Amino acid sequence: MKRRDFIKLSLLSPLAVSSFGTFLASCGGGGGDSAPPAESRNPLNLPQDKGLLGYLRPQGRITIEASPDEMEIIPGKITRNLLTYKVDGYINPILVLKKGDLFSVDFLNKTGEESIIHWHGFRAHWKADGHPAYQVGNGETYSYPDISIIDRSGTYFYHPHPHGRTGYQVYHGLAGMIIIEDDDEIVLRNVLDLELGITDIPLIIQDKSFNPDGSLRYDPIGMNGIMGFWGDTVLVNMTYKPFLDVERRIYRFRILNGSNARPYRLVLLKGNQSLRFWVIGVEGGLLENPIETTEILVAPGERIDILVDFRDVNVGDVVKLYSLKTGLINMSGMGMMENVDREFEVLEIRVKKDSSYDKQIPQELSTVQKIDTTNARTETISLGMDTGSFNINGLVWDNTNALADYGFNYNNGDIVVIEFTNNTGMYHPMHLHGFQFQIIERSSGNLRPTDMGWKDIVIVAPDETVKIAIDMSHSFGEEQVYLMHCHILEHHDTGMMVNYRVSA
Ligand SMILES: [Cu+2]
Repeated sequence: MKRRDFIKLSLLSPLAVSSFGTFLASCGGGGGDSAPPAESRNPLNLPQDKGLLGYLRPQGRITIEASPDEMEIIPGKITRNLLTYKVDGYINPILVLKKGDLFSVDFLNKTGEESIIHWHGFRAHWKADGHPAYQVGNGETYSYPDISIIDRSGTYFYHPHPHGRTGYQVYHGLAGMIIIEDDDEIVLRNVLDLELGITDIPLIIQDKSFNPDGSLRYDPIGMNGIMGFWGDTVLVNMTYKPFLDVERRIYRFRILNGSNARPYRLVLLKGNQSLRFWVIGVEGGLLENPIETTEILVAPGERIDILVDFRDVNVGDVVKLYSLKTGLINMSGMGMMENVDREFEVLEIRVKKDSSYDKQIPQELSTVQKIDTTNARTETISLGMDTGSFNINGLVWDNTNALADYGFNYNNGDIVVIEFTNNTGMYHPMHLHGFQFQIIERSSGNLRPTDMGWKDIVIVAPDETVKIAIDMSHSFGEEQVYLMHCHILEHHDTGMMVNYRVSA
């Protein structure tokens, strides 16, 4: 059987068509729902020349400032307790970098508390990675060593990474996208006639909760909030109840789950019919071949690039990007978790115009060199739960010592196979700094389309065992101290994080 066929057979359970229709954002998080009538929608925020989400191609050293901000997110109300990244009139800019570029940046922290930026997905020297050992106080600047962009074309992520405050800061607005371009990217763009911001569109999906005055409410649930923050309102690109007008042609969507804890199980619906689309890229860039599917799971921190061919539908049709119940939580006796894992609409897409577009999706996108695990060093890492926090092999992050040794020590050049086991009732999207990896096996069944290619996050479901392969080769010339943690932000804030070291 060819690999592509194999993947088609491995789809998740078929879409259960149930109560579509009326459900919109509010999930009973208690109060604060100030929704206008359901038909009132807002145009999706798209990158402009400047301002929110503008595309910024850095020239020389740039300064990114993190500071308080306010914005009209819910029409008629001002959200006054935001934090955003700012560069010369850009707000949370989408940084566009080319492979081979030198990315040179100062971080100016005006958040009012300690912070640091992590370049999520980059293979960078650990002193340029945003390790909490380098977090700086309010009013201070961290000058990153120059980062040589060695990663593949794809969609990356930048966000804060200070001790214990990552969830709070990301939630209040500090989150941005990075696009890396290389030759494969340029070919794809030309073949499909894709244009950034027009037909190649960022979708930064985040769930929030609002107080009646329009301010954000941050109230993680569970004992000490360790189940994480689950909002009652889903924003895309900071747009409340968004819609997007499209033509009958191919679009690329760069999906970034910028939420604190919520995974999305995304489908495209026309009425109750689910439409096909193609996964073309994951965290570490383009896949070898497009994979046709009808649904994807996207955990916090993951980036999934998809192609949608709106020639499959007609002018006048409305297509809804929906999220279904994920089943990634299995906490018996924790009724509130059952309630927050539910279906809702993410984005309404209106097919407005016909088009003379005649391009076809190419079958070859890039080359993904498979990691040879023949001589790999294998280890099992258990994801557990104790009173008060989730842990990694029973270990909990030591907030008093950012450089603590947790016993994960490797040599430069090691090929490592990590088998994650999950003895908790909750999923954990595990993230490694410093290296991209490959997912090689899931105990629950076949790999998903979003498990292919180079990854920096792997979903580990309750009672599931997942194996990943990592090639720990680097050329930074000294010992590297990287983080391994759960990307449910409240989990790593409460200690589900360790250092691992890779020798010079
Ligand atoms: Cu977790």
